Amino acid sequence: SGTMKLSDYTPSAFSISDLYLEFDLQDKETRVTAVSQIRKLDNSCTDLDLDGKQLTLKAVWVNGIETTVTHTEQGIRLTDVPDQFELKIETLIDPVNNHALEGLYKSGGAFCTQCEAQGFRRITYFLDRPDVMAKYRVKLIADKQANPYLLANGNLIDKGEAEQGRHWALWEDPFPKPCYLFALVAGDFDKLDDTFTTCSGKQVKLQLFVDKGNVSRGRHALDSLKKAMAWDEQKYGLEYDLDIYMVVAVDFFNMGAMENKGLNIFNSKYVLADAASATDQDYFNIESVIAHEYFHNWTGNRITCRDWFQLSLKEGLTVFRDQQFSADMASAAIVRINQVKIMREHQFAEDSGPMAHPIRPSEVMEMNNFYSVTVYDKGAEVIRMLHTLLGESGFRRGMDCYIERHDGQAVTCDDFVQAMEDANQKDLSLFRRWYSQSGTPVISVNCQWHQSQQQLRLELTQNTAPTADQSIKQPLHIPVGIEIVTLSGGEPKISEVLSLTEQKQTYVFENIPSPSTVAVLTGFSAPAKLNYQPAEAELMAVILHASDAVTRWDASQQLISEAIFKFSQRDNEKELPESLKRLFQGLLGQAHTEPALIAEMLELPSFETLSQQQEKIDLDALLKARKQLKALLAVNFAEHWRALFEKLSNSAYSYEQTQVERRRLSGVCLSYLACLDSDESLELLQQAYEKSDNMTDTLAVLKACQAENLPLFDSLMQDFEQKWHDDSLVMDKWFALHAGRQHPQSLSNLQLLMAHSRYSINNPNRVRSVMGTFAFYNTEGFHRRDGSGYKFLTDYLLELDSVNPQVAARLITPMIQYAKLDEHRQHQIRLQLLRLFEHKTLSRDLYEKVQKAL
Ligand code: B3K
Ligand code: ZN
Repeated sequence: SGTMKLSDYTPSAFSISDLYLEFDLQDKETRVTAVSQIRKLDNSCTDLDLDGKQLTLKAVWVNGIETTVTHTEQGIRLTDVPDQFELKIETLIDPVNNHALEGLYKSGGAFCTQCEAQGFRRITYFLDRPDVMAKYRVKLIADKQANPYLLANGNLIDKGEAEQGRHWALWEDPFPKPCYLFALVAGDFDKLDDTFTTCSGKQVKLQLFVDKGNVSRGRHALDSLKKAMAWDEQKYGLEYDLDIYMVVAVDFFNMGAMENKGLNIFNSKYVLADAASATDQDYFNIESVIAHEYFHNWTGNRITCRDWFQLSLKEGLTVFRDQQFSADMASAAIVRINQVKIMREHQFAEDSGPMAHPIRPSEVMEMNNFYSVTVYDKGAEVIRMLHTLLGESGFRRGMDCYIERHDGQAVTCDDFVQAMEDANQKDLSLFRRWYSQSGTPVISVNCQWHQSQQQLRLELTQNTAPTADQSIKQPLHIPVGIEIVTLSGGEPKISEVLSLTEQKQTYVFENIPSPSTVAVLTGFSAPAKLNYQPAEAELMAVILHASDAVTRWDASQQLISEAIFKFSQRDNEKELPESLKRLFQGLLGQAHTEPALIAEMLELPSFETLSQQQEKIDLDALLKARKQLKALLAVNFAEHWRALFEKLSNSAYSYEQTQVERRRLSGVCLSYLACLDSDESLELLQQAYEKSDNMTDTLAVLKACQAENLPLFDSLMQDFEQKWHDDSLVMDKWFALHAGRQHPQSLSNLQLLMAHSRYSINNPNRVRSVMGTFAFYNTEGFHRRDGSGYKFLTDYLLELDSVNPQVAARLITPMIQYAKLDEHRQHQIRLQLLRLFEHKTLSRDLYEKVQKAL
């Protein structure tokens, strides 16, 4: 029912070469006139079916003659159309009442659009599919006072005044594009201007549009844009292709940002930053999202997707590119560690849940549900594996070939792999399985060092468990990074990448004279899980001596995980394991050398990461064990945390690597200090809050107090609210801190938050900061044994679904990934899923997920 299949793809029977769009912008009744130049490609085809949704059709003309059409489930049908003709359509739409935030809508006072994936059909009747590419001319007419800026894709070619205080602007985009890349913005903004000179000497105008009064918060985004433009030239030889690049920040947005040609539209969260209001993480995210959308200009816009099943063609590749960029801008190891966390916490969970799908899905009910961690982040891991297998220069050769061959086209993932293959004469046929097979492979490791032969034998076995969407799995082509480390830390150190292609393979390393161990899947060389329990001494050797930082971090996390799991099997453990004493002693001793890396190593693995390592979890025991271990580490090293924290203070805030690393570590110290429950540590937290000149340090204090449920949390939060109540982005942080507080009164807290004057169900950022934080991260509150957390989310989803189905479908994620929970909780969840299932008017977005979860 309503499921689309990749295997059903057929090319469009019609092409559209040019499109003229005219918008008479009015709050509740915007008139859209669309004039398309259409040509029939398949002569056996007599009818033209156009997509359309929530449109009021006024009239249709074929070659100037008014025509009748029939309405279909998808839109409209024109029968017996000529081989070549001009089609003119007039529709009315209602931007103000569009709370789904797809198509044309109003965010605050401004008109803006979001057309990917299928939002253009909410603007006019059209062939709303990415393989139909046309040249656009767009005329906007609007009230001049309310909308001094009238923006669309490409270049401004004319403008003028109109009657009744209105004015107009005409834009032309010289590059043919699919309709999902169309955009317009009309409103009043503050503007930041800059220029970028490209490698061929072309001057590009850069314009950043922000809400009035926010100019000082736009500088970082503009600087990031210039860095990204220079990076893409230098790394991939890719130059910008228009004379102007515009970025508009809006407050109401379903996701992070959108790469519309020459006119990016951003969630203001990924644009605005200053020291007082944004954290280091915000600065980092802005740089990365700005770069991501910019990189889409080549990987996405110039070369786009043939159909939506190919989404990873542009998303996996562009995420990989933004990851490379971030690694070059900051600390490569830290950037990598954070990506690995996302994979383990979220993508592994998706793979083992009811929505499991390959990075190139083969069946889709609602496309918006497939803008997933699998398509994006696992998709990027698949590109990274190609990069690993082909090497830096081989990958570049492949990229050059891809761009040269497909510029201006709408293509498939297979076309991409083919270009990589052809440019390198390398057989990637087995590798292609990563595109069609879902699930997380598990690599089992057997490693033995043989003294007599001075040999190390490594046996690797791969196995992918069946997933919800696929029962039969085949072996994959997996690049397995390894590093051989002697237990003593002496030579030899061997790092290489093994190519695992069979179900089982054995590797022998000669001339290993002293007892050694091997770290496997180093740098997270493939999106896989490991089944490997090295002895404590071996893990310790890796932590101390491995040359790769990510490998050392990973081993430390494994050592800590094992301690937590052991704790969770016993009651009231009071002794800190010797191995952890030694680990923390060592880490704290070298904290000054690489503060951010040490911070990552000192931090306990998240509850979500721990869950993914087990078939079934005892939620209460695991939460408790994690807390107990944290408390023991806090007490055991109390003096160290304090001393280290004191050493880490910074001079006046700047977003600069050394400072960022110190703040990161100082935040971890605070999180341990908050566990101490002594007057001295409370004093220290209070002082840290008062002393802070930046949002990173302030939030670190608040988070530490929140995690330990300290009474101090309430007083600081009141102060914080007083200071920031007029600032939406900062208030999102305030809402999230409250919603994430693990507390017996979680649900009544949530009710209070939603009654707050700053709360609005129409604003996705606000919804995510409250309900998203609750469902994803307030484990105790959401997973209350009596099921009231699940019921609370469900009640809310029923309301939200009729406002904004896309956001509702994202929020349900933690509730459909229930397979690891105990029977009792699973039952409580199923009751709520049934309630949703029986709801008469459930959106397609939620329906697809609920039905798969039941
Ligand atoms: N391409 C957009 C995502 C559109 C999501 C539509 N539901 C942002 C990005 O990935 O760059
Ligand atoms: Zn993207």
